[in-house]
Amino acid sequence: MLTSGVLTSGPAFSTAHHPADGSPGLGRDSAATRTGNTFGPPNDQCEWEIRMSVAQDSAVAAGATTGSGDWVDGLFTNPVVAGFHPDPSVCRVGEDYFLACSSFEYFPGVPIFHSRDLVHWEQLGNALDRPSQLSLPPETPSSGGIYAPTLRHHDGRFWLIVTNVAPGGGNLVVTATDPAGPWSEPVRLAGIAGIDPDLAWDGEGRCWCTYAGVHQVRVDPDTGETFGSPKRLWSGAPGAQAPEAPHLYRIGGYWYLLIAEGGTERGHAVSVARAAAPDGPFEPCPANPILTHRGTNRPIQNTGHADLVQAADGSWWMVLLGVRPRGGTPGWHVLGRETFLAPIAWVDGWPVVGEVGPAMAAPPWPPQPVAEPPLRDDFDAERLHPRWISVRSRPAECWSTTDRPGWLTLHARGGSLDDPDVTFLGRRQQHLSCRVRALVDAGDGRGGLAVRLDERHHYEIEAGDGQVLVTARTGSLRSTVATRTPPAGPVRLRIDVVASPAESWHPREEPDLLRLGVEASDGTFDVLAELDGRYLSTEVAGGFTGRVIGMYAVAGTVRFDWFDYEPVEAGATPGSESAGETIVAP
Ligand code: 6LW
Repeated sequence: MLTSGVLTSGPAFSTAHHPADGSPGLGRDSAATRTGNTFGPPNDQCEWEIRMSVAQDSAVAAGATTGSGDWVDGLFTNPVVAGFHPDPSVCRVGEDYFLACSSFEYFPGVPIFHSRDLVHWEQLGNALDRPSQLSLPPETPSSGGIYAPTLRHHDGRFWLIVTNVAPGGGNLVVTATDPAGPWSEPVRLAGIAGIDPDLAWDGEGRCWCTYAGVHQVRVDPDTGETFGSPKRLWSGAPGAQAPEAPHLYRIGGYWYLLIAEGGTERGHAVSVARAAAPDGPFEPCPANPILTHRGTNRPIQNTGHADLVQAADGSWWMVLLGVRPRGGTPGWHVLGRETFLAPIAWVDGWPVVGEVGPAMAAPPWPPQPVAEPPLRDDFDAERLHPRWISVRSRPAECWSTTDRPGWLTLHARGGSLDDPDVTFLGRRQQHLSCRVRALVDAGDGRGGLAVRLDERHHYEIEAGDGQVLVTARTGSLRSTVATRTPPAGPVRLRIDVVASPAESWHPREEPDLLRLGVEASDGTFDVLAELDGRYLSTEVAGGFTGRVIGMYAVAGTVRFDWFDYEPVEAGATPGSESAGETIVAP
């Protein structure tokens, strides 16, 4: 739960409304607002105190009980879309907001969310949910595949442009009249050789595609045709790495070009330039970067890759990616890059970003919560919830909810989670602490529960051949760390992810611990292994994704009666709240 009274948003910050003439409003306190983001608190604290306060702030966000933002007593929690949901792109149609994120090597691709208040988001579907739209052959590396979409509404249709960084991929445009789908077959833009494409239409109906570098070319998004050669636009601060994630907007009398720079790690930043025409020449904002948390003690780091949206009431907002590093130094983030929300004010015709903190002043409209999916998926419905994702593909012959009604049946393809085509069905880990359980019938095969970062970084608890075993793969090391002989019949496998408590910070502390074991019907948790979570973090594994937790089969057929995913409040021991439950240490 959100702790009321914890407010990191600067009270002086107000979200300036867009004036009726359509030009950006002028803020009253430009000095105060401009400094809001780019400077941390005074550096008179010692390193340990700073780290402690970072950890405590993170714990506030960790307490949110949903994967979407929480909104209590005039405050909302960031992230607004938790877990591996990077590169957010947002648009508004009337009172409705829609958001798309990257999905990399997972199928289906490009999750699409809906919100009525910018804080509570519900997943409607995935834009690329058919093999004819999304091909991720086994050669597609982890963190290849689907990068950085742009989602726009234009001329009665939703337009989504995205790059598939995979053999035979490229830049693709799909459209839909209903963002829940179906989305069209993709149109390929063969003339664009870069990632992070954006689409913007000018007053004459011409469509401009701007992409990383930063480059731009006119396109026909209906046919994929490009007109002329791409032109290099403004590329941010001289010498800054990775000018990318461009978004182009006509706001008032200017064209604004918002970009990310500095790389998607701790140096990440957002900068902006403006011009009288969509193709420049662009004049950089004197206050660039307009957002960065580099070198600060903020609990949310790597802030960048942003998109702007004007709310129905005329106020302006930014969605952006950030991470929540935990543990000692250098800090490890395990959930991937998540989607955060920040207010925008306009000062002297430039956007000024408000605080990006774990608890923020809520927008000036009533909250509109969304129905949370139940904690248990019992696989009684034939269709799967759109949050379920698989590795590279999900061939129809590998899974079923009807083979044994009420159960999810998985048929093995690859021989282990090291294989690119393993049969796996998982969901993003969205909470710093959580408990995952499943009832598994491995009478005809081998499989179980896994926490996956990529092929080279995963922990799993597996049932089959009359045994249960815990395996850890970290880099080139693979080890079976524990075995048990369970009673005959279906077995309850369980993984508890326990975030390190904020109070006990020390320089080498792990971000979290993963306890893998077997649960008896009376709730007793027999922990077979307790593993350090840092090895399933982006700082160790590399790449652009985050943890995905799910079910898999590596031999024969494995069946799952249900799968529970339960967030656990910061500081609580997963499972300890269940009456009569005992945890047996390894
Ligand atoms: C994406 C780029 C980025 O294409 O990371 O953080 C890349 N920003 O814009 C992968 O998500």
